[in-house]
Amino acid sequence: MRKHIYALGGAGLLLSVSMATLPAQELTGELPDPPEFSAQSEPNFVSVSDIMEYRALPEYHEPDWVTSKYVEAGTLPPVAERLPAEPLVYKAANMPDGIGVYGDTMRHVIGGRPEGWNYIGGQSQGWGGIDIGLSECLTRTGPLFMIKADELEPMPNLAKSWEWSEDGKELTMHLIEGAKWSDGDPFDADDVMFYWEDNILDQNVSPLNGGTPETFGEGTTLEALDPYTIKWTFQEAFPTQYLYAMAYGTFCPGPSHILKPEHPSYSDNTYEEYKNAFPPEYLNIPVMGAWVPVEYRPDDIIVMRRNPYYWKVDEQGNQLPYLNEMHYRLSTWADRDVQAVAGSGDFSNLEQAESYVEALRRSAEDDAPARLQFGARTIGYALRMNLSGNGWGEPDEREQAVRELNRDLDFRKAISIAVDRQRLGESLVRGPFTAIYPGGLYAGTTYYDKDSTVYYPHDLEAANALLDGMGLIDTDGNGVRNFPEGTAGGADVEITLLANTDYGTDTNLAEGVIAMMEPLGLRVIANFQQGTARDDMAQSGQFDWHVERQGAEMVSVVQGTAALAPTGPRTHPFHRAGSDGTLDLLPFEQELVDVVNAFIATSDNAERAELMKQYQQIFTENVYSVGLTQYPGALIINKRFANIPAGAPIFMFNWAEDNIIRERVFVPEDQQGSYELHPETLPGAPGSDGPM
Ligand code: BQZ
Repeated sequence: MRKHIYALGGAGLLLSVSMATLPAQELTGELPDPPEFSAQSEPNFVSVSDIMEYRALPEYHEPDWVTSKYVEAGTLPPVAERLPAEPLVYKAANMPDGIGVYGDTMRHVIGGRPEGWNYIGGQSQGWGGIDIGLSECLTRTGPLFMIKADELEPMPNLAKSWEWSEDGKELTMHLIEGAKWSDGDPFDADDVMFYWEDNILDQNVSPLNGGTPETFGEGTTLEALDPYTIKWTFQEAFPTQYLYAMAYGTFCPGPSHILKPEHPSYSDNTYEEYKNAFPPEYLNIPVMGAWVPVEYRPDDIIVMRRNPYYWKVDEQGNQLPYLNEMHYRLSTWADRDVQAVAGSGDFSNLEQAESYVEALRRSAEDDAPARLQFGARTIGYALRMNLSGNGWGEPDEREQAVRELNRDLDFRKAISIAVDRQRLGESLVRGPFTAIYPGGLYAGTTYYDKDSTVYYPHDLEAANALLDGMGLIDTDGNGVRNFPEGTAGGADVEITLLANTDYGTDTNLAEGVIAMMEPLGLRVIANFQQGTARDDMAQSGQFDWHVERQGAEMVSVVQGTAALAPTGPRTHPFHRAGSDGTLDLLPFEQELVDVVNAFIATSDNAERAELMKQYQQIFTENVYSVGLTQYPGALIINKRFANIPAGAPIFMFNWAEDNIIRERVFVPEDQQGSYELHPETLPGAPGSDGPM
């Protein structure tokens, strides 16, 4: 058996490895159980009907100043005329602190920056709850963490009810009737169909959060039967799964009366001009959400004021939201933690493990201004490799050569077993937080099955043996392996690693991976980008490797299901169609696609559990992505806020900005701060542009 001796420069490491590829079974091992860490509080599990209903109430109310300054002045119709015939009613019994009072502000701090208000055209508003608050969607899933497991189904929202045809292939949805955009324009099926036809079906538009036709099933059609009735037609029978895709992220219609005139199908605009038609400076963009943007100061703040046409009320007929104003201080994600703990901000999803110890210390003090509450381990990071071999992201010769390596199981195994996950987790924070994460579905979540999870423990020698077996030899003795002759000119194996500089955790983990690749003789080069640029490069396939925090699909499976496998040309995070529109799936990927499609096509829970065991087995055995670490998040909320649901996770079906149902949150009168920057004003009031 030939042996190869490496003198690796820098590390001065002498490695003697065998040429043979070690048999697969010698590479797997027992996955350590995550350290004991329990969420600090559990939700009170209820039915959707315990939370909300749609019905007409005998009377409606609004803040006194709205009546006196706007309705009585004749610039705003009476509140009863601004509400739908049957508004969405939140039930007091499900409100932890009951019926609220009007006033005050929630001061968010965010790390993103707004590109503009055309969410469905593909623009980000900076994340951190802005788009979640603006974009009301057909269904809603954030609050599902409090729904009884055997009744789990997306909540009604803009779609107030729906029924399936006998054969389960048609879904008729009834939209809320008489709801209005924040500028008074009626919400109806025109808005839904504009989103569907001109933003989902139009391949030239990439809506934010990635809705594509396949998100709702291959061959699915949607039509409007009348202004308040739409009908879906599916290939599968009873694909209830798609009700989750009709929630936040992928089916949140925009104001067609404003957007449609700018769309290239109805104007001389280019698609880029359509996407950018509403820059952040354009205020009072009509929204269905509870608050409307009224002020934007670059790199400083976005201020929002209550939407006078918001279509949700409490059981006493008080039009929501209770909070008059919403702030989004434009800072960094790490500063969000600091300000929430210090009390100069009101909210944070504590998700960067490096901040945990300080946040815990400060929050434990008697005079701490904020409550800190840990949930389950639903934050997870993976190293994802670009698996397209047919041109997604227009690779050059070196990039193509790296993709070919990525598509080789021995290569992915070598990378996986070269990563010391224990050390990586501890590099973020010591203590019972981080757990070794092999990839795939997260331990501790509904569909996770440990026996179906294949784990390749850290083993540097075996990793080198695998790369030797692939013929990646350091032919010029500079300590970096070379591509075989005839591939990328036999050059050094150089791999770029994309990561998001908005988060210290992302770049810390990426730097850990880079360091751990050095003893393997691989030169991994940091390609660290600011959030929006990172999002764009990830979406367009311009990366070799990507260290990324994963989405809801790895937590709940039912949310973001389309992202579990390349079920369509643009649905998967690291394998999308090449320039010829085709997906060059590896055999195991096709198996994953078949399993995910079978999961979507069945509503039998036992069958679904079995399918997800298959998914986990195929995913982890083939190292679909290299799991890195998994840990819990914590919700930090200023103590003056009431109606925060017990056990609200920072991330499960959605982020906490959705989960806590902010439109029901209030501050008791005697605890209200004087944080409002535009007290007693409504969007469009003097001093802010746009209609009113
Ligand atoms: C939460 C979230 C609300 C996006 C974003 C950001 C983008 C991703 C992701 C999180 C931020 C916060 O996450 O980190 O705690 O407030 O906004 O939308 O990471 O870069 O593209 O998927 O949700």
